[in-house]
Amino acid sequence: MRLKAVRLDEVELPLIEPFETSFGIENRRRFLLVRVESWDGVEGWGECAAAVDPLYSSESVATARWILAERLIPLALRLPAASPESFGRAAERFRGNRMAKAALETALHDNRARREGRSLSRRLGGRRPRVRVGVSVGIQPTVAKLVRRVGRYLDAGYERVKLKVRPGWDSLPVAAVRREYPDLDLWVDANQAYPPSAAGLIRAWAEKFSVAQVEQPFPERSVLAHAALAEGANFRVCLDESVVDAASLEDALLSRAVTSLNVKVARVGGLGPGLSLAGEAARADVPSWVGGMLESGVGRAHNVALASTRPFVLSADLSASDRYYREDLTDPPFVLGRGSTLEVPRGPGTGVEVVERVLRKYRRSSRTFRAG
Ligand code: OSB
Ligand code: MG
Repeated sequence: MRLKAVRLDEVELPLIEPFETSFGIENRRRFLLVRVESWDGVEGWGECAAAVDPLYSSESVATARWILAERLIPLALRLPAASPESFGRAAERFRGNRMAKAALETALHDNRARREGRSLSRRLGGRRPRVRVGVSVGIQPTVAKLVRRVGRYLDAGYERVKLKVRPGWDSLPVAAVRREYPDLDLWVDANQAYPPSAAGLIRAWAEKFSVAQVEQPFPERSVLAHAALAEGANFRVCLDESVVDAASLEDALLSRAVTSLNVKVARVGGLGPGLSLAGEAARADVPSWVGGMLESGVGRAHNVALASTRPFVLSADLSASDRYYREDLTDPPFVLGRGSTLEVPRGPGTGVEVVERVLRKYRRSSRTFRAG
């Protein structure tokens, strides 16, 4: 079915607490939301995870707004049959800009599943009623604060913790958390902060403190450095930023640089690409898991649907709504259930509804594009 209109909103949601990584600190998230409407009046929502500054990857709110408004939305409005697949193929000629593409691709998935009256999870082939999740914990002002923070998440029911690390915030905080919680499933994520020459040091503290997984220690293009770290390691080497498409995944698999794959809907350009990358990894016996970008309920719902499908076997970086936002954009909120899980919504589409009152409260701008 053709699209009737696409709305592009810019939203700013305050985070409950600042989130600090090796690349910077975020106190609030400013992001774009895409609302598609097909000719039968059915809607579909997608979120663009790009931040104000291009710190995690080269995309930003401004670049995403430009390519969405000037290229991708007009392209989607011209499609005679607008599906996530037809959009994805048509958008291929524009290089990169995957977070912007993912916003529209996911909105089209939501729209199609709603029109069919099916849950997005089922539409993607998902079978799990609940998905296992963990919590990603930012860099804290002190080690003592970090240990208390981790303790509160464990009290809340999270059974897996990922610590953000960087040079100068690694062996000491990791040692302290391990000492306090000897059985914790503990992961770390460096967001490319180390030079390849740091491999020996990373290996030493990761093995000493039984870190289960080290995520993206080296720069995006340093595939062979990740392979060298993975060789003989007793922890998994996870790639996030390095894997953006089928070719980068193939290089990583062939060079054995990846023993765990973080699949972010935003980073890879949507749910379709995410599913196929995870399938490819599974064929090479590499486990996948769904990563997050502090999404609001809109993006989180897409991530949960993806995590409900077969190739996603490790716990996802998807926490309950109240880990991120006091007031989320969608209803019902995601709440942490037994065994460190989130329930997969069963209603049509993502199974969550955008609350217009909350959206209007946090919206900074809105622009509607109509089919010609
Ligand atoms: O590298 O996984 C990352 C958030 C922003 C940018 C990059 C990353 C993250 C997270 C957050 O770790 C995970 C979440 O959404 O809970
Ligand atoms: Mg990461």
